[in-house]
Parts: sequence; structure tokens; C-alpha cells
Amino acid sequence: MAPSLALDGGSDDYRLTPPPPPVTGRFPSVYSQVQNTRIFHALPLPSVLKTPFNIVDVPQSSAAGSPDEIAKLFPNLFGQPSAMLVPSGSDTVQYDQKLKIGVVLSGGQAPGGHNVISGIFDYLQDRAKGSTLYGFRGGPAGIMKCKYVELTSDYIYPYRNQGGFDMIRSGRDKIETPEQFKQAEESVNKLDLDGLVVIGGDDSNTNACLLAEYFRSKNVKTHVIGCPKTIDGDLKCKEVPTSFGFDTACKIYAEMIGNVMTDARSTGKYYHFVRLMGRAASHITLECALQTHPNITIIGEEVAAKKLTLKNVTDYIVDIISKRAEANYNYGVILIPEGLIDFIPEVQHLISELNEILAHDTVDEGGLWKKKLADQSLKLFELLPRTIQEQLLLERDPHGNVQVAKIETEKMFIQMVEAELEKREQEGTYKGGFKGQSHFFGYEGRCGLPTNFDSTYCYALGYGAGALLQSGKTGLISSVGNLGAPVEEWTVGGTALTSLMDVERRHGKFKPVIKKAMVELEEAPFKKFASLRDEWALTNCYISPGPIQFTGPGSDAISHTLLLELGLQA
Ligand code: FBP
Repeated sequence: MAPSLALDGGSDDYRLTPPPPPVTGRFPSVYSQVQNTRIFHALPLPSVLKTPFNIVDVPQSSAAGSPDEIAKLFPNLFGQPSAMLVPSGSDTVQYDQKLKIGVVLSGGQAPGGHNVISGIFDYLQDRAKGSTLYGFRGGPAGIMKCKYVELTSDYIYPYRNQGGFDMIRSGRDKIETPEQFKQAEESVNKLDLDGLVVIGGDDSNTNACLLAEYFRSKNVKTHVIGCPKTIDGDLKCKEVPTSFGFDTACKIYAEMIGNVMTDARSTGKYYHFVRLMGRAASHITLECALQTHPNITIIGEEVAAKKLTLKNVTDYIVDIISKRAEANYNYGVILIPEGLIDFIPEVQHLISELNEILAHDTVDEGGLWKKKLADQSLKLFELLPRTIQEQLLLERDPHGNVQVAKIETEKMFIQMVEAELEKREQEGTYKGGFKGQSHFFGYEGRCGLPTNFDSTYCYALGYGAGALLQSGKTGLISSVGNLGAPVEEWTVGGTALTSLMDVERRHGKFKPVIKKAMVELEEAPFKKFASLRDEWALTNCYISPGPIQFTGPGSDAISHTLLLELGLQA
């Protein structure tokens, strides 16, 4: 007998009754006990979503950068106000209106995506009975090809509070060319959609904004709302304090780092070089450092600010290893952000030259293309290990980004550190034993069972997206704030997507993009790390956070990054 479900938000049985046989790719009959229990985990809603509410406009917006360019690119949306839900004495939204809504998961997986969909679905059930929710399959390609599935309560049931994006799957395609916009228009017209929710990262929400602009310019009735997803944690601003998935992914990596630390301490013979996912910003690495206290942590944004070279970073690592050897510690744990390579100015130059070359030419076997590199870049390229050279030349993703997940920086640093230590040994300035072990913690963290925080946050994001669409909003990103307070006090609204935009050079052209939120060296999370890292370097104050807890102590804890950014104690 399935346990009964206690919900704070309502009591309809579409949430309570398990469907007869499993109707989707997921089979709760073969779920673990934890997975099954999670299906019934209650999802509290912010108070404003439990009462009649009104949507008020907040002041007109500009852009994160290049406002004139953004105004030209988004003539129909630029400057529109953001929106905030406020409790009202009586319902001002038309609840008798039946809506047809589409939803798409876009980009890399992030724990909690299924709950955003559950939130949209439940909003429609609670406030717009008789509505239909369609899931576009396989990411934005599903919109262009009109591949969809109707999401019913039976369909959604096994996915509540579960990791992954497999309910409708994701994809990295971009809706870019006039033909592709036309295809998207045909699909939303075919399904007669009132709204479309795009659950994605910075690039996908940029795409959401372009779609919203296009639909408005063509008088298509479909409104578009984005949702902030990415484990990388780099889609955030004042109104959107964090992207979903970051909390869970960091807790998963921190558990693994804690285990590796205990292993290092137990054998006393290995330096573990751990590369952590996060394509550009180093938020994940910083958060994991705050949770586990490694001996060395490299933060990409600091490397860029100090204009460090590859040699400088190597020397920094080697200096600490040498000092630890004097204390007889020939082991340790080193965290390296996935995107580091792109922060080292000399490598950055090399990558942007390679991007331009790859955007216009194919890389020939004979190496003629190398003639297009500046002398400095060519010298650096030739210095890099062959595997790294090959990885730098791999195809860019559809958004024009280097696929840093495929560049094994941790292995490169092991080689470079080894060479420098050998040199110092010969000079008599280092005496110890160095053995490097490489790890990449990336995909392991993207589909874990979402933490209580991500589960609740995502549900509110989805529920809020439903409210924004029902109120006729478009070109906004669902925004849930006041996250340091109890859930009842969280705020709900939508932020104008154009207010997050800037222009950047991609694929050799200037394009509108949502400006990535990088680690800020003047903000609390980095400052706290910087004040403690010297102590962590030479002593071994490792912390092993253990697995994610769903009940009991620590189960509702939020990330150190978010706490510190909110001005709270971590
Ligand atoms: P999003 O920005 O789409 O959320 O993706 C994040 C990420 O997990 C990065 O951390 C990583 O570099 C990249 O996706 C890997 O991409 P892929 O899944 O295509 O290998």
C-alpha cells in the first residue's frame, strides 16, 4: 500500500493516487525504497501561491549590458517591467480559463527539472481546471519538429522529486535560423498553445527570450516564460538568487570529495586532482571547497583577475605540495574547476583564435591552419600535451562554446606538476614523493535525487511559471526569492529576460546572451574561502559531508554560497 501524501498546497487526488500500471519509461515498482518515499515527499508552496493573488508590475527594466543593442534586438520586449505576485483579498486572475501550455527541458540535466514540470501541472490543475500540458520531447528540437507528449497525472506521477530529465528528455539544439523560428511557430500554432515554459540555462533562456520576441512580432498568441536551470550556478541575479540543480550537484560532489579526502589521509600516498563540472564559472568548485576544505582550490575567476599563466598556476600548486612534503604530508586533495582553462589569459587568447578558425575553416591534418594563430598562441599550443591539443580542437557546442567537459585539465596539471617537482628535486628544493590521481566529477552530479531545497524550489518555480502564463506575461524568467526564509515566506514573480541580456561574440558573430554570473572576488563566498585557504593548505581540516539527507538534521540546509550571498551565516 502506497503511503498517503500530505500536501500543504491542496488535496486533490490527482496528486494522491498512484496510477494503475506504470505508463511511462519509469517503473516505480522497481524503484528503491528511497525513490518511492521521495514520490510522496510533500512539497510546500510559498504562501502567496496558496491564496488568491494579484500580479503587480515592478519598475521598467534595462539590460545587463549594451542596452542600445538589446533594445534594437528586442523591440517588442525591451524595457518591459518585471512582475511580482502579491496576496489579494479576492481572485483577480481568471481561473475559469482553460490553458494549453507546452514545456521543454533544454541543455544539461539538473536535479529538480521534473518538479518544475510537476509545479506547472499542479498549477493548471489547481487554478485552470481542464487545461492541457504538453511536453516537447528531446529539448528545443522537439519544438521545431513538433514532437510532444501530453503530460497527464499518470504520466507525471513516477517523476515527482526524482532526478534526471527523462520524463521528456532534453537537448542542446538552438532555435536560431528564420526557418527554425518558423517551425517553432507552426508547432505552437498546431497545438494552439497559450504558453510555453523553457526550462534551461543562460543560452536556453536567451533562446526563450528570442522566441517570446518573435511570437509577439508575429502576433502569435503563445507567451514564453523561462525557468533558471543549471548545476553550474551561473544563471542568477538579484531577483533569481540561484539556478536549480546547483544545490544537489554540489552536495553530491562534496560527498565524493569527502570520501577521496579520507582515502588520501588513509594511504598517505596520493594527490587527488579533482576536476569539477561547471563550464564557465567556478561556483561549484568554490561551494565544494567551502563544504569540504581541500588543500588546494583553484578559482578560475581569480586566475583571470590576476592574469596568471599556466606556469603560475602550476607553481602555486607545486609550492604547496613542497611545503606539505616538509611536514611529511605527501598526499592531498586539489580542486580544479572544469572551466579553468578558459580563464587563463594566454589560453583564452588561444581558444578565441581557435574559435574564429573553427567557425570558418576545417582543421586540416597538415596543420596549415596553425599559420592563422598568433606567434604566442602557436607557442602555447605546441607546449600543451597532445591530448589537450586534440581536446581544444573538438567541435564547439551548438551555442559556440568550447566543450570544456571534454578537456582533461586535471591530467594536464598532474603532468605539469610532476615535471616541475622533478626539476625542483634535482635543484634540491623539493624532497618528497608525488603520485597524482585524476578524477572528473561531472555527470555523476547532474541527475541525483534532488535535495529538499531543489525539490521545493523547482516546484515553486513551475507553479509560479503557470501563474505568470495565466496572467498573460511573456519574456519573463520565473523568479522565486527570499530563499533564506521559511518556504511560506518565499517571494514569487517573473524577471524581464531582456534585463539579464548583453551582447557577446559567438561563432564569429555578435549575439544577444544572458550575462553569466561569475564568482565575484569581492563577495562573501569567495572572501570566506580566501580567508581560510592557507590554513586548509597545510593542515588537513577535511570535512566529509556524507550523502544527501532527506530527513533529519541538515536535510533542509541550503548551499554555503546561497547563504553567504544572502548575508547569512554558513
Ligand atoms: P547547462 O549550462 O546546459 O545547464 O549545462 C551545464 C553542464 O553540465 C556543464 O557543467 C558542462 O560543461 C556541460 O553541461 C556538459 O555538456 P554536455 O551535457 O553536452 O556534455
